Amino acid sequence: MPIKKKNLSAHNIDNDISMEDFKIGIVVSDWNKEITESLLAGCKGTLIEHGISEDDLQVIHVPGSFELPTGARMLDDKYNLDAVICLGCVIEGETKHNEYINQAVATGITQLGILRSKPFIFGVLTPNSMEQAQDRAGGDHGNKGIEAAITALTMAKLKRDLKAAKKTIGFST
Ligand code: DLZ
Repeated sequence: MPIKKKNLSAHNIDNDISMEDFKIGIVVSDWNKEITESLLAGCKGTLIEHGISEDDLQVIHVPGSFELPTGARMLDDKYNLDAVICLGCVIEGETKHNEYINQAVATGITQLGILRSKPFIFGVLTPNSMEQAQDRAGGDHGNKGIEAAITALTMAKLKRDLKAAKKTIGFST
């Protein structure tokens, strides 16, 4: 019996007026372009749906996923963004290239987020086949680009809310 695939991109985030002025960067890998263009479409559409204007979106392309962290840092250096989303697709092959690339990209993106104290989002598909990639780039499992956009907005808002919160130490009565 076929198993119904779960759509992973269902989301529930309020349209919050305070998010409208966020400046968001998107870095897109050109490897497996058919897939990454679908991720980009889902990502951009979701950001615009939540009030981000086209003028506040900065999109750049890099040759492959390995270049995503460097591209993300360069884009953030240029525009001082509220969040940077990295989109890529690394498909398992005959060699271990995918493991090295995925590990390096995950580490690079994590370091950027921690060191810069702002959201750098891992929107990289790591499928075993092109079919699995298609399922997650607008197919039966949704679109990882949508999830990446929602995560970026949620984290950017968290940072803004924390900054605005009244500072208290310990318990207040
Ligand atoms: C070299 C390579 C290979 C084999 N596969 C992929 C892939 O599936 N997805 C991807 O985004 N990039 C791939 N690359 C390219 C590397 O990410 C990188 O661009 C090159 O190694 C140059 O640094």
